[in-house]
This record gives sequence, structure tokens and C-alpha cells, in this order.
Amino acid sequence: PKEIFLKDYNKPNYYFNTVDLTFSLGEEHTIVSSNITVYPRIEGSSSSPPLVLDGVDLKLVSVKIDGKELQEEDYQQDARHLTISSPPSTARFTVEIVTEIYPQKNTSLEGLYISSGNFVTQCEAEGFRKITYYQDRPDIMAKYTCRVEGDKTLYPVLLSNGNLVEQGDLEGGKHYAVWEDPHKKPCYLFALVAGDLQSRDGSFVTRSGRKVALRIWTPAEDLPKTVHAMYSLKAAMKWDEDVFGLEYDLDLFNIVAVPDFNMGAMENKSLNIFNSVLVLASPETATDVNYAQILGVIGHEYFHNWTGNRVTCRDWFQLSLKEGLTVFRDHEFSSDMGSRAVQRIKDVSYLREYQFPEDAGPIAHPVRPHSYIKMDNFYTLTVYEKGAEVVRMYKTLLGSQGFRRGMDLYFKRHDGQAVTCEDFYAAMRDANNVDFANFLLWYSQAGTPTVKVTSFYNSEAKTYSLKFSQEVPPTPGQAVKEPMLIPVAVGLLDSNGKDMPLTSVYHDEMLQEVSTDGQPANTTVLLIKKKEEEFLFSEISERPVPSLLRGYSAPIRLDSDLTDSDLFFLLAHDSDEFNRWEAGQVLARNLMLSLVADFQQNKPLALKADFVHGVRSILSDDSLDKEFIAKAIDLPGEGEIMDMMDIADPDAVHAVRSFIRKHLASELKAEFLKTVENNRSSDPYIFDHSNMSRRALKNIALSYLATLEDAQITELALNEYRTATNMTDQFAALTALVQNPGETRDEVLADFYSKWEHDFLVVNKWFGLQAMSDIPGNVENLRKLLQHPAFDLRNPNKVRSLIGRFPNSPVNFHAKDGSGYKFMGEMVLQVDKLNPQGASRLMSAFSRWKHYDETRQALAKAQLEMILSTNGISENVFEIASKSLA
Ligand code: B3K
Ligand code: ZN
Repeated sequence: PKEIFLKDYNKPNYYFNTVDLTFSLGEEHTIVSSNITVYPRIEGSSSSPPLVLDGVDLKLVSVKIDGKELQEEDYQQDARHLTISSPPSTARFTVEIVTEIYPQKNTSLEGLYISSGNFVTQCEAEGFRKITYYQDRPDIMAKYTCRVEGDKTLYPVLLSNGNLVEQGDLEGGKHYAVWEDPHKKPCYLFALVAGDLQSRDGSFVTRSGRKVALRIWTPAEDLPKTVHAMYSLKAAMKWDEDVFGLEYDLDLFNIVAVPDFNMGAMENKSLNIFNSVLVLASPETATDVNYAQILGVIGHEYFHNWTGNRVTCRDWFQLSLKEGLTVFRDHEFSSDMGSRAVQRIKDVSYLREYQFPEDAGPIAHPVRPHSYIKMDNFYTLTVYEKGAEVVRMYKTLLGSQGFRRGMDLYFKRHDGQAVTCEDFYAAMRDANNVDFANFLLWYSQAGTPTVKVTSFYNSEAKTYSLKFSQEVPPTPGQAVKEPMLIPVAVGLLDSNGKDMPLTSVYHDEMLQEVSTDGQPANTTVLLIKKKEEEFLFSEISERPVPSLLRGYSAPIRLDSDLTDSDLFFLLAHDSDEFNRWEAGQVLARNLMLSLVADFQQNKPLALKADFVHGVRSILSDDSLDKEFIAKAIDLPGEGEIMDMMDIADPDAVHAVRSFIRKHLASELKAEFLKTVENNRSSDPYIFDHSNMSRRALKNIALSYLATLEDAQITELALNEYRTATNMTDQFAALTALVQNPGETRDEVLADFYSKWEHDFLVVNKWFGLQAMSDIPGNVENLRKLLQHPAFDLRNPNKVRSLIGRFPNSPVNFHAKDGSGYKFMGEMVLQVDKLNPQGASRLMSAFSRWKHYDETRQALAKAQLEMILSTNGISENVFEIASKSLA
């Protein structure tokens, strides 16, 4: 396998101007004809460089240049390329290529494939080369037309990018449609769908008066479940106009939902293709979490129209240019549609639970990676989630208006271009006339920085000092790191819990006025630029409690000298809601880590009264948002705690987390029962913040209560399960009940399946719930479920539910007998034969194998070695396995 490096980027020798494609769809094979107008990058040079086209799994039928068929000596072919040795040295020539492909046999789900009898494409990152020979790289941007021909009965709907310009009937029961996309695009944004689908139609009038037809396509029986997706699309279109001044640029926007899809969704120009789970929702079948994800992802793909499509990436190393930015935009969108604080809590929890471990293990890579073997392996949490945090930091540094100026300049400069992360940085810098020099290190240095803070109050001088020191840990290939620019948003609380006015601060021997520009009142952003920095606030009349890293202003690990009593104080008073939650999390993390140490030394576990008291006071504080309460009383995940340990101990962490949950449930039983009672409702399901919050709070209370394994509670939960009028409540009750092994568990699982066996998305929830279960020896249940009639190794959602979710139960995945690792090792190899992308994603379960004890390391290593030594593994799996073992 060949490793590709960012430093080796070269401009292409040829550009493409127009691309005319014709697909003749068939049951045995599909014929693809492509007609490309080509021009050299350097015009008029005497000898023309070869034209190298990418192509994989293609049968070449013919190649013509300027209408003349090439003879075999005029080109070379290998497993990955078609090279035309000496193309004409004219300013412009045409290349016509005919290939034959086999979508019916394509289980990799990239290129053209079949899902539920319909033709679907997925081209990002490098799937277009499985359709035809092409320069498959994002800096080749061209105007496309696409003619699709197929059987009229089997494929009544024929879609591609852009506008429908012609359609009609053909002989032999066939028909055709011609699509024309007026916008230049890279081939990864090409799409085609052909099948028996129906649409929900809507419309949106842009602020400049363009009337856009909106269509969401699904099989007929699923159409009723597209109401929420249509609502989400309109909300996203409006939001992008309001917040970024960005309008949609065509008269038609299509979304197609398909059941077999490798990831969540794909932003193909005007023809977004979605995994059904991110489109279809009804109150009876989808949870609040599903509804919120649909809103976020429909937004995300729509927002790509500007951040990704109009302005795209020069090369795949720049992926975060579009993904980090678009994730940031979808987070902002979801914040504006719901609760900003709660959205921030969700996003940060996710980052810490999953991205931090990635950034600390063998696959750690910068937001802009330096090299890859398979690009598909780099659609990572680091590129997406840490990338979004990097964009958020620009906004924190520049303020809302400054950030908007930067975005405006970015589009003004680069519309229609394929650009780099430096171009984005330069637009932000130039629009604001600021220099934030070492900020670019966020793109090139991997690893989560740790920032230590110590504070000192001088009661005589009335000054308060905050001393910071930063450390970026070594990561594979990057032993030594430089200090980065870290924005730390800070407020100081007085003894009444109110924000102190901040007037001036000394830094680098200079007295500066405090700027709270663009920040909430009395919050200032301190810029940590060097390894060590001190800031001295003046006119501080009493010892304050500092609220540090407000809103989580940088993706770092903060290590402060706050005491438990400071943290309880912040939990009760901080005006920054995120930091109120965070104070509780720090308390919980400290508690969990100290109990883990007790557990490891066989000491009895005990819970401090002030912790129980803290949870009780949050739970009974009517002034708080209910979803905030639900988040605040939820303990940090097991992954987050293990990530903080030198040697992760899944058994200890699980025992401790379960102990605290059970103990809280018994101490606060009355409060939890009251919470369930008070937040029940039999009103029809509404997806809005107040109803979601109510359900979230009720359901977390129920989940705590169910840890008690008490007959009365089981009855209560069963009753919630039976009387639930929506999936959120029904699934929450089911989840609560199946925590404990036994007859009730088996019965209720069987009941749920028999209720929902006709609905594949609900059945996936059922698989997922069982996969994540902590009940002892669960791996045997999963092996049985692999044989279940509803399971299918070819469908990525099913694989993700039943196999991909298994590591969410660390006790079972990391079982000391190695049974979990063995199961996963076998599954990786089985899936790899069908779908390398899916297999490689499963590998992430092993990504921190060196972080466990020696016994576990040996067992995990044996699986990795077994995988790596297997003949015929994909490049995708090879890359992750070999890097994990390096
Ligand atoms: N851009 C796609 C991801 C494509 C992944 C290819 N392996 C979805 C998204 O991030 O919007
Ligand atoms: Zn994206």
C-alpha cells in the first residue's frame, strides 16, 4: 500500500472544463460513457505530459481523443490507472471513455451500487474512480451534464445533480433523463439515483426571491416519516441566510434516503443522499435523539453547499477545511434551534469521550493529517470534532462580527475554488487585521494540550493572578511540540456568586484594559501564547472564585487548583451555564478517579454526602432548564474516566460508575420518583425544547431508579414501557429495564422485537441496545444475534448497531479472557471481505490497546497481528492495523 503525503502535493498537469456523462443502467452491468474537455495547465509547451486517470474495478471498453479511437499502444492500464502517454499539445482536446461496471456486485458501497433495488452513488472521497476513469482529486472542478437511461418500471425516478433539462421514453420499456449542473464541482460531489421512489415536496423562497423546490425521496411507504426532515431542511435554509447571509443557488434541492449507506449522509450538489436513519422519523419510531440528529445532519449537509461545494478542498489533507467548518456551523444551528448551553454540553462530552482517546492513541493525527494510505480512514473525530473546535476558536478570538467578516471575505475570495486551511486562516486574519501567529499549529500538531492553572490573590495589592502553563503531549511521529495559541475565556465570581466587573489586567508587564467584546458580560478571553504566561487582574476587592475556560473556549485538558468547595460554589452560581455543568463534571471525575483507586486497593466504596447533596440540589432546582438538569446529574462516561487514567481499568471504572449510580438512586429515590411522576405526559409527541427536556429528565430519573433492582421500580418501568406513546419514552423504559439480567429483561426484549420487527430502523435500536449491554458474558448473546434473521452483515447500520456498539460496553469488550477482542477481530475480517470502510471503522475499538494492562495488551495485540497477517485484507484495515501495532 502506498502512503500519500501532504508535502508532495503537485498541481495537476491538466484541468477539465466540462464533463458529459451517460449511464446506461442494466441488471447485469452498467455502461458509463464520459466525454471530457481537457486543457493543459501550462499552455503551449512543446511536449505534453502524460494524462494519468484514476480507475478501480472498471472494465475499459474504449478510449477516444478528439473523436479518434486510441490503439493499445497509445495508453497503459494498471489496476489503478489509465495513462494516456502523449495527449495532444493543443489548448483544448476531448477525451471520450466508455467503461463497464457492476453495481449489483458492489458491496463496498462506494462508486455506483444498489440499495434496496435502487441505484445509488457515493463518491467521496475516492469513489468516482469506481465509475469511470477520471482525475479523481478535488482540485479538478468541472461543469457536468448527466444522462441516465434505465428501465422505466424498475427505475421510474432518475436523478442527478443540478437541473432536469430533458426527459423522455426510449425503446424497450426504457426512459431517460438529462441533468445539467451549472456549478463547477469536483467529482466527489457527483451523484446519481435511479429507482422506485416517491417524494415529499416542499418549497422555500430565498431572501432574494428565488423559489426553490424541495423534494425528499423515499420508498412510498416511508413518505409519512419525512415531515421532520422537511421541517429541518427549511429551518437550515433560513438559518444560513440569517446567520451567514448564504442563500441556496439552484431551483431544486433533493434529498434521497437509502437504507444501505456507509456513513450518515453526503452533500452531493443539490442531490444529498442520506442514510435512512437520518431522514425517517415518526413519534412512534424515532427518539428525541434521532430527531435532534436529523435536524443537525440535514443542516450539516445543506450547509456544505457553501462550505465544501462552492468553496472546496484543494486536496484531501484539507478535509477539515470543509468538515470542521461545517460541523461548527451545524452545532451553531442546533444551538439556535434548541438550548445553546445544552448543545455545548453535548458537543464537549462527545469530544472528550471519543476524540480525546483518538488523539492520545496510535492513530492520533493533526486536524490536517500529514499523510494517509486510505483517505476514508481520515474521516475522523479529530478532523470533524476537533476541527470544529478550531473554527470555534476563531470566533472566540475575533468575536461574532469579526468571524462573520472573515467568512464573508473567505467566500468573496474563494467562491468556485479548491483551497487550503491557510486560505481560511488568511481570510480571517485579513478581514480583521489581526495577527494570531501560532494559531496555525492547531492544524499541524496532534494531541490534546494540557493547560495547568494556578491562582493567587494578594489581598493587600487587591490583585489576582492566574498563571498558566501549557504542554502538548507527544504523538506518533511528533515527539516535540511547540506552544500553541490557546484562548481561555475567564470570569471571576465574588463571594455572592456574582460576576466581578473586570477592568484591567497586567500581562507581559503591560497594563491592558480588559476587553469583553463579543463575550458575555464580565468574561474576558486571555490569550495563552507561550509555554508559560501570567495574568494579573487589578482592583479585585476579595478573593474570587475563577470560572475558567468558559463555554469550553479551547479543546484542551484543563488542570486547575480549584478546591471541591470552589467547584460546588461554581456549580451553584456560575453565570456561564456550561461551566456550571463542568464544575459538576470535575467533581464527578475527581470522585470517580478516587473511588477507582479505592476499588483497585480493595477498599470499600463510599460516597461523600456533599456529592449526594449537590446532585439533590440540582435535581430540585426549579429555576434550571430540565435538559440541563438531566445533563448535570449524568455522570461522565466510562470512556472519559479511562482516558484520564495512566492504565485504564475497565472493571474498576465500571464498578465505580455503577456503584455511584446505585447509591444516588437509593439516596434520592423519593426525588427521582417525583421527577418521573411530574414529567410524565400523555399529550401527543412534540419535538421542541421544552418537551424534549421534560422527557430527558424523566428518563434519566427512571434509569437511575432501575439500578435499584427493586420489584416496585420494575413494575413502574414496565408500566412506563407499556403506556409510552412515543419511541423516546418507550425506548428509555426498555433501556432502563434491560440494565439488569433476568426474566423481565428477556421478556421485554422479546416483546419489543415482536412489536417492531417490521421496522428496520427500530430493530437496529434493539440490536444496538443489546450490543452495548454490560450484562456479564454478553459476547455470547451477540454471537447468537449474528444469526438472527433480521441481521445482515452487508448493511452498515446493522453492523454498526450489533458490532460497532459493542465496545460501548468496556467491561465486555475488554473482558479479561479476551473474548471481546476475539469477537471483534473475527468481525473485522468478515466485514472487510464485503465492505472495507465498514471494517476499518470497527478497528477503532482497538485504537487505545496500549492504554490497558499487560494481559489485555497481549490479547488485543494478538488480534491485531492476526488481522494484519491475514491474506487479502483491504488497505483500509491494513492502515489502521499496522499503525496500531507500530
Ligand atoms: N462528506 C461526507 C462524508 C464522506 C465520507 C467518505 N468516506 C459527509 C459529511 O461529512 O457531510
Ligand atoms: Zn460534512
